[in-house]
Amino acid sequence: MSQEGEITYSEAIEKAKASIIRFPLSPIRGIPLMNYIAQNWDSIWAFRPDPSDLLIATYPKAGTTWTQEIVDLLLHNGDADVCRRAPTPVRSPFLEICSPPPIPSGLDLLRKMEPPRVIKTHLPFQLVPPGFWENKCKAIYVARNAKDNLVSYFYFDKMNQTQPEPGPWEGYIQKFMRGELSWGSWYDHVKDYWTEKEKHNILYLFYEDMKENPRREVERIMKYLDLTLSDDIIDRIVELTSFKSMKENPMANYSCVPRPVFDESISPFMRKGEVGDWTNHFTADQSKMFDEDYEKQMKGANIPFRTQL
Ligand code: PPS
Repeated sequence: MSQEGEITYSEAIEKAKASIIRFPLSPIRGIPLMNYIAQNWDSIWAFRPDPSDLLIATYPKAGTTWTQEIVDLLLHNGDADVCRRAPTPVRSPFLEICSPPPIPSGLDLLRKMEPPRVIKTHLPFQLVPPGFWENKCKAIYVARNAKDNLVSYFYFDKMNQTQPEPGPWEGYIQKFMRGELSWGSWYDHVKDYWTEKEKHNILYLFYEDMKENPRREVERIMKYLDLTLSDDIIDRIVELTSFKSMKENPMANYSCVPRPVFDESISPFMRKGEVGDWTNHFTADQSKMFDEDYEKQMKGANIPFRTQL
């Protein structure tokens, strides 16, 4: 999108503004997806990655952008200038996203890139195009505890004018618990990738671990990518991917998505970046009800989530 004569990502959104609406959801194999994605499902499912491509998979709001930035810096030896060559969704396309033209879809952007590419997805495991596993692509999955994930998604659905209206907080909790939000059930999402991680060599990370010890997690990603960077460069990557640095970085803070898509006067994309913000939103009764349901939905899963550090 940066080649001469081509419009930028932000300009494309500006041009498409009359077509921006809160798109309804439409199910694909039982998973509610933006109807634009559902309409283009066949080409998404048919996508054939190169074996050198890397997939970053998450439930929405689990730490995708953070991980994309870490990976880009690792792949470019910590070179901050190179990693400011374009905004996140252009450097690391969002596989299934489809928007009104001329906003490029994820597939449009991927077609213009040479492998190895870093590809973002929110698709649950069963909807990931099978080419990723057939070609033995590496994949990083990032999971975030349900309560903070839910809070972050609530604010995002308020500000992202292409997502369904979140409605009041109390009802939003119910929709999350019933798996009715875009990309479906958080519970199934985190469990299915957990079950599949050994079979497909998926690196399964936790947002809370990244907050607790970012250096340790950056090193884990580095090793998974078969890279060896100096201690100084790793330190630099940790600094460049802190919440504060990324919030100030126009190529990592989603300021490339202007109104009318992201209305940051409602809530910024880089909102708080904390573990435990859910305590500021759940009442004691809501927390109890959520925990009881959580026990049932996560029974036997044994995924070591932490809601506090
Ligand atoms: S998206 O739209 O699904 O791709 O969003 P995603 O990037 O997965 O998640 C956004 C939340 O991640 C927080 N974030 C960070 N936290 C800590 N450190 C860094 N560097 C960082 N970058 C993004 C972002 O603030 C969102 O969380 P909340 O809780 O809403 O602040």
